[in-house]
Amino acid sequence: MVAGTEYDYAVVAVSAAGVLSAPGTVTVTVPAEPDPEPVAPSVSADASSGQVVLSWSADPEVEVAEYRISRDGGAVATVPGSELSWTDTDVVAGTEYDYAVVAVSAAGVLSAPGTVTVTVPADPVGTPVEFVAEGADWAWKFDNEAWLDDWTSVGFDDDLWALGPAPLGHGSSLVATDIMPESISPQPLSAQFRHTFEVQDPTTVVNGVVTTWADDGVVVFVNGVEVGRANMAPGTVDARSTATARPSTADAAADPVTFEVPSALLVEGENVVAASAHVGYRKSPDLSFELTFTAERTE
Ligand SMILES: [Ca+2]
Repeated sequence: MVAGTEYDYAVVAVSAAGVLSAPGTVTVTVPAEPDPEPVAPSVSADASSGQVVLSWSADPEVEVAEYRISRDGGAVATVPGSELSWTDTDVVAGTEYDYAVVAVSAAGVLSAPGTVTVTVPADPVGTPVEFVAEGADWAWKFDNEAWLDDWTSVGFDDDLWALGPAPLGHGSSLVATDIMPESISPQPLSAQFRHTFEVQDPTTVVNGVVTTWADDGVVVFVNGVEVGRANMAPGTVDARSTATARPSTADAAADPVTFEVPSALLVEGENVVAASAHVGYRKSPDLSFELTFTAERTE
């Protein structure tokens, strides 16, 4: 007996006297073997910003007519059997998805689902950019004069200020630039710092962060707008403002603070970070300032 084959049978009766009847006939077909089921696809997923790429292996024996793809239980795509990958571009950052791929044979037999779970990265991966590096050169001023109104703005002329690398300050071996090589009487209550830098395509800048350590207190401005302060009371700050705490330079250096910088503050071309550091009291033995400014590019 061969599966799928037709057979004709005939039965003839023979009497005791040896007389044969006419044959009674019947034709039957032995059922064919069931069509083979494709193996479940072995699915892998590669998630990146904005997409998930699924790929899977082909069944080595059973011809596959198409693959049916579902996500979180709902059909999302059907691809021809000749294709072994599919890209889902309709994904949300930070979201987990369950995918299933079912192979359908040319005879219409479905495989078990091949499944994979994947999480799309939480945030687009930006290219790091450093606008102000550690140890950058800063224009600085440390005296008892009143501040000029526009000293935090891009257009302010700091050509007559001194220049030196951060950390700047006095009274600590941690500073690279000593802003009080000789005693000043009375000892100033604050120091001013400015660093200009170039920005191209500011609209593609995201996640701007200023990281600073300073003692005793600090106020930071980007293009004339305050982005944050530490150890300083609220309100207008001037050259005579004092800090609300009195950390040592070493303690300040061990405990940096960060301030977000909205991208809208940045402009094409020249930009400036300005900062003032303030002591907690007139005879403070130390003062320091260091600042970096990092961000990411979206493209
Ligand atoms: Ca101090």
